Amino acid sequence: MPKALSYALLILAASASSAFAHAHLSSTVPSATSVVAAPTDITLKFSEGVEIGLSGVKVTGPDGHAAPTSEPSLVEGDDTQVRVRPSQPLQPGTYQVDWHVLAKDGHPTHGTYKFTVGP
Ligand SMILES: [Cu+2]
Repeated sequence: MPKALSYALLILAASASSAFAHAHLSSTVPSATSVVAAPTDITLKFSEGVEIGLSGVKVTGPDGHAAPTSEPSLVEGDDTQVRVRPSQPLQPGTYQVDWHVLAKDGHPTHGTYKFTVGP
């Protein structure tokens, strides 16, 4: 195979694999398993851009009921960061965050983590 052609195929293979990189959760604020003061924002940072209209974040409180929050929105100018705001101050206890997003490449991912609001 000519060198130029094999090089072109290599680039094609590399770009194809990055096109199939799903949106994985990179980090969160508050971070998973942390103990924090009641947060005004809950922010999830993903490895890829997401379609906010097809993404969701559910926060479940220590009493097992959903904690009311804003609709998820993108942090200004960054389609990799999704934010919800609790509608009222979170009481002390452990909260579970269940998220699902649709990456810009059309692949859905989901996951869950917890953080704790200290007394
Ligand atoms: Cu993907």
